Amino acid sequence: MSIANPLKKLVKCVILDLDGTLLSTDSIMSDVLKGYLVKYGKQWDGREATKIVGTTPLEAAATIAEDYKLPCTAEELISEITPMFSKHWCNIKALPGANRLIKHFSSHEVPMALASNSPRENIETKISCHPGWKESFSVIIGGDEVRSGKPSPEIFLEAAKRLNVEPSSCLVIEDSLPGVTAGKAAHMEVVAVPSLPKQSHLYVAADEVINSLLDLRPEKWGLSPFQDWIEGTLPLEPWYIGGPVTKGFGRGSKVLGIPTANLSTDGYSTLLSEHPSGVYFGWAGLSTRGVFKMVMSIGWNPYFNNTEKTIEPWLLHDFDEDFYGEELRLVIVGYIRPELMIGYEMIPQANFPTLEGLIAKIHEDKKIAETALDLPLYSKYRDDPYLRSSV
Ligand code: ADP
Ligand code: RBF
Ligand code: MG
Repeated sequence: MSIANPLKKLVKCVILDLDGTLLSTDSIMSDVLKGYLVKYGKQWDGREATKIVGTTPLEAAATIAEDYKLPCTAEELISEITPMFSKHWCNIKALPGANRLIKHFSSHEVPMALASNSPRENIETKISCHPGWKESFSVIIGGDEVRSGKPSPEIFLEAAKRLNVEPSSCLVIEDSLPGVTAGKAAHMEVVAVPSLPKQSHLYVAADEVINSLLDLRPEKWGLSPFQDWIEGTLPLEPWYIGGPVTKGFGRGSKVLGIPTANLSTDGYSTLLSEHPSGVYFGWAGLSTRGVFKMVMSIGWNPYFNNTEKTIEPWLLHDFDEDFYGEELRLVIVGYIRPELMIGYEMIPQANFPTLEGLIAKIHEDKKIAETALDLPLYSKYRDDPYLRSSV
């Protein structure tokens, strides 16, 4: 047992939150609210998102009605907005790693409960759009089935009761602060997966904070480990991004000694928002130079106030010149690790104090990517026509 990853308390069951934990509800919610507020001549500025994540529908509605000084009650707001939401329910995407997690626990017969502040009926509708989900949960509880929603522990305690286990044998997975508070108040183990960026320092009450479901290690809690990691990498459904190499901020080579060929993120912001920050790898095609192995980071860009992600690919080849302006195509095939933060907002499990340490870690990523890309599972994408297609 390593000191960095001590075994936590052992559990038998997993209790999951839905919105923001398994489903990417936030962006749909922002869109709906944006449209709704226009009716009242108001503009949604996104700032409420942090306030309403994880609250009950009534609390969220009250916050919005008050902050935007709307001439309606919270109840009226809910009844006007619910039909606007229901149109979108089947457009809500599963978050990265959600399907994998559900399949893993159900195939290992780890009982799972779904405990959400949303009304039971809405939960059922939302999960019915995702094949295999409903059957995987032994228990489903909505906010309308308990007296008080999260942060009250009631919903989790009720879930444990219906699972027929002690609260202390339950692992809660939650994206929101009220959810973490509720889980701890229920004396459960809690893994937080914050849905909003740059928030992990607020989650001190959680037993662990991870960046996305891809980083969950069930074995830390005495549950069967995921079996899909291969030589330090997690295979992903490949995704594709390309464009001319642009000027970055000159930090790659200068600060780290690691050049990263930046791509304009115009047109890719949705794609990037769907991928957690972290280190990925794959193949890179340069229109006139060929196809190369590549390891890259997706990170929050400090120059844009952390509102935008950038993508920083390091081509694993020695070039004797720069190639700004050239067409670069990437096929991203796997994931290595979450982003480490130097200086601020450190994920406690990923303690990482120095620049030298970061540089060493990135060289380790390079080795992992270089080796893994020779595995047939990844090497086959070297011939993907996308890498060689002309503009
Ligand atoms: P910038 O901040 O402008 O991206 P970097 O210091 O990160 O500057 O250097 C990146 C540039 O270096 C790339 O745009 C490319 O032209 C060049 N370069 C040279 N070798 C490599 C490599 N192996 N991987 C990525 N970029 C490289
Ligand atoms: N920067 C970080 O701050 N944390 C990281 O964990 C991190 N990992 C990286 C992994 C790879 C493979 C590469 C190429 C770069 C990484 N960077 C990381 C550097 C990041 O992309 C960016 O260039 C620097 O943060 C400088 O702004
Ligand atoms: Mg760069």
